[in-house]
Amino acid sequence: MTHLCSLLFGKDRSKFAAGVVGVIVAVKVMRFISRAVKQRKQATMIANLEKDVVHLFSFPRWARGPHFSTPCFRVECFLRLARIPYKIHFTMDPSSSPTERLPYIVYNDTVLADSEFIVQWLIKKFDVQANRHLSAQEDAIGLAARRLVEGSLQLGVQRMSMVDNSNHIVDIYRGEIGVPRFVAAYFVRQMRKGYINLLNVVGHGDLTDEQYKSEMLRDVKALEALIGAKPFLLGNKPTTYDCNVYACLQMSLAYGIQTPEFDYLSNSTTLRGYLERMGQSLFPDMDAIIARRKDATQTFRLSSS
Ligand SMILES: N[C@@H](CCC(=O)N[C@@H](CS)C(=O)NCC(=O)O)C(=O)O
Repeated sequence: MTHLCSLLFGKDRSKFAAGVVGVIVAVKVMRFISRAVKQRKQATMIANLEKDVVHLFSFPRWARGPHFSTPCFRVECFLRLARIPYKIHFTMDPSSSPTERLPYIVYNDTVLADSEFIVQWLIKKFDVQANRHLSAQEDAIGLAARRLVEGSLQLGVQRMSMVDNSNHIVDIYRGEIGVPRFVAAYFVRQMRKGYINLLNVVGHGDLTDEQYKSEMLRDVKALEALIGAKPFLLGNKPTTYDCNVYACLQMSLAYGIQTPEFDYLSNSTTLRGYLERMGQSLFPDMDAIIARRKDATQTFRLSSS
């Protein structure tokens, strides 16, 4: 039998090198072919979608609300706020998205990812008026609230749920997906690592437990003050900024984690009332859509009331 040393250093080394190159080339060719096949399938799927309807590709629904992914939630809230007809396609595979993340939308020939850019594109495309009545100052408050919920508040919520209470998340995922606990634990462990990396990269990991919890409470109280006695963030009717705030708050409470910070949120009369009004306004059919959460798609043509 040829010894490894002779393969690496002896007269057989050119044969060995050719073999290694052959394997590498074969693997690359296989990858290229499988990517090409996937892209072709994807292009066919997109070409076959019904025209003049927004197709939203999202993670599936869960029992605790319309979404377990905040960005997917925001986009669906917006479509409902703007009364744009849409069909939602549930998938666990983000690889077909242009950014390899969900959500993404398809509208005729346009394929677009990232919740914020999707909303901006839809506002232009459908001439959505939801924010038209806002003054420059109100618009700035809306943007600040959006940055607050999608910035520090979301990081605090992710740390408190996915990092500090990951065992609770394992139990939830086990129930939702119906897999053995060790499988759910494996996925949550991978996600936890990802969140820890993210929190460290953005500097949130530098905060002590005490500091991040007090910052989180500050964010929640700031939101309470911004909403105040108004029915919605900026007045009597919801704007696109309410979609961002509502998705973040609903998701934060959906995990049912009991900490002083989450308890403050769930006991706040202002925020509870706000969540109820947003739910009634955008998801009056919440129970029905959750009950049908195993459907592969759901189509909505909401009346313009
Ligand atoms: N900035 C993006 C973020 C989208 C995003 O992070 N999506 C996550 C789910 S919440 C995702 O698709 N993760 C799948 C993965 O990373 O493999 C947006 O707002 O749409």
